[in-house]
Amino acid sequence: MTTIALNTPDFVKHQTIIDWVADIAKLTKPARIEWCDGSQEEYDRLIQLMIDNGTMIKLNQEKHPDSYLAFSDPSDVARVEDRTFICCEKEIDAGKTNNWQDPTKMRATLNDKFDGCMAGRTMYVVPFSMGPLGSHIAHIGIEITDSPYVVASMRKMARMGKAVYEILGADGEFVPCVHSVGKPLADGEKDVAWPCNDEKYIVHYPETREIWSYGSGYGGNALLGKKCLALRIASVMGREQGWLAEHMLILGVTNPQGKKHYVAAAFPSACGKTNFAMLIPPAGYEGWKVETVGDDIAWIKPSKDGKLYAINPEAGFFGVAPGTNTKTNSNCMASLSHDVIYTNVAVTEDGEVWWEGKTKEVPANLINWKRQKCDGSEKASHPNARFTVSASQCPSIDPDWENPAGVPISAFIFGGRRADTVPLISEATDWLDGVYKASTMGSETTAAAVGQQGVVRRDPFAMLPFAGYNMADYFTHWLEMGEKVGKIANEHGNSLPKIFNVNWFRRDKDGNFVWPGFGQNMRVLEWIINRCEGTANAVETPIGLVPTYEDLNWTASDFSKEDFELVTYQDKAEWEAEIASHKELFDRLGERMPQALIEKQKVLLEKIKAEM
Ligand code: SAT
Ligand code: MN
Repeated sequence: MTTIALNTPDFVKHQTIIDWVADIAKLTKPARIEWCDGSQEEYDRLIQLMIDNGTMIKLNQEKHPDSYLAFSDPSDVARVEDRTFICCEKEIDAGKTNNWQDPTKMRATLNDKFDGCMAGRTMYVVPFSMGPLGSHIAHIGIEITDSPYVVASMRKMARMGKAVYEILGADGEFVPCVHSVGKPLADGEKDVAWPCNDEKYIVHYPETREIWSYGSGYGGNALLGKKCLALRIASVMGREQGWLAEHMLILGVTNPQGKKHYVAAAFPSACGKTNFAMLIPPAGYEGWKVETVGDDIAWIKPSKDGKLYAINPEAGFFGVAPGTNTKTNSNCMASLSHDVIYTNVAVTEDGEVWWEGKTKEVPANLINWKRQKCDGSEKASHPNARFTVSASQCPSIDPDWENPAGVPISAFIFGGRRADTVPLISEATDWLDGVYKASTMGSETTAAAVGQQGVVRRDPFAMLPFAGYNMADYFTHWLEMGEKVGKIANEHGNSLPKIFNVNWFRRDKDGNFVWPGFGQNMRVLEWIINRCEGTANAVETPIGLVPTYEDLNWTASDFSKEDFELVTYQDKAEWEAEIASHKELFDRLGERMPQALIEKQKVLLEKIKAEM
């Protein structure tokens, strides 16, 4: 067997990385190795390669300058939660909500799978920083991949390039990430447009902080800096080191008096995080400003005076295209004006992208995401079709979005997609109540993950698919952070962020959404900010503090008191069923469930029984 040349470039001086790359090459047996430098020339070359291979097409360059559209294999369109594994030594440390496998066994399985899996392909070595380069909150990863689509996407989604090696120096710390589409090519075999494998493995070793991904080229399965590193591995690091890695957007709100607050909000995938992060205040909110720090992930660390500072570890948006238009999210549409990689949207004859909800009219002669002529019988774009774009292109990007120190958080917001039960907005009475609300969150499933859609499942903190360790321990970590940071905050005259629960998705008897959402969410956001400022009213109910109709600002709105009743009423029977479902979750999570939350549940149920 011939060993292939490593061709290590001058800019890599880190022997552990060089040895590791050599080991992976020995195992996966690629045809060649390419050390990526993150340059424009490299990006352009890989894009051209993918156009030549049929992975993507060049879009109409007048309408979409420097933008491209990739079509995935129809079987490789979303995260695969049942193929996602947490492999720590003890099963209990992964907990009931994660797929656990013995790390030794998994290593043997993966050794088999990865043996020769890159044959005939180029192995790319991709250096990236999650978080501003050199920030004390940032972490570095190296992703080895045989997918040029991953390399091009990583350049938008993370700080990718050779500057990362300067920060690493000769022995800096990094998270090793190995990715293969799992489709080796025999000598002379012609490649397919979107190589992948029916068998998929998305594997995390939290103890050694390694990520191995096999068989998928798509999104969170393959761009390993995102869910795998920035959430699953980072959540483990955060627990050990006293910080939080969360599935949250971060936005800044400035009121007409110039006072600014930052909030972080957790919603499950495909529940409107990108839209909320880029909210444009509606008519009647002149003088208000909303700015975007991040749309998906927040790393949050306490300061010495007990404030919580957040950074967005990502550098781009990997957002859901369907439903996005100039009315629902014009900041996002403006971000997409150039340099975008689209995946699985539809395209017109003259090379313009289209997706459901982009315009009212469906353009004639569309090619759908399966590269077939549209005949109207199926959706033109996949419901989880995505755009990949640099955050710097967003008109509402916050001036401090790359501040290595992060931004101070005033409030946490948790929200699921619920047709009933959960009111538009409620405020937790204290940190424990907030942690209870977040840990019992439920949401209807979406197209962001493979599986049945529209069924309510418990999604604690919107982290169900992303916590890299036992969910009950994760609750404990939140409670302990509250205690520790709260104490320090008190000593310095500061306080912990307030915690809120929202639901934009309540429906009426006919199944129609009652709350208009999007820009109108500003009314709820204003109340939240004013609660933080201590200037807004709330009334106490069994499930938390809520505003009355009069407590919200309805300037230039025709949303009536009756409409408000429909999005805010609390129904005793629904809430009794809800608490029963919370109890089921707590029971399932097992013996490590924090007692404080179990007690909280009992008190809550009694309150509902007595007062609702
Ligand atoms: O595919 S991703 O995990 O990146 C998108 C999502 O589910 O939020
Ligand atoms: Mn997400």
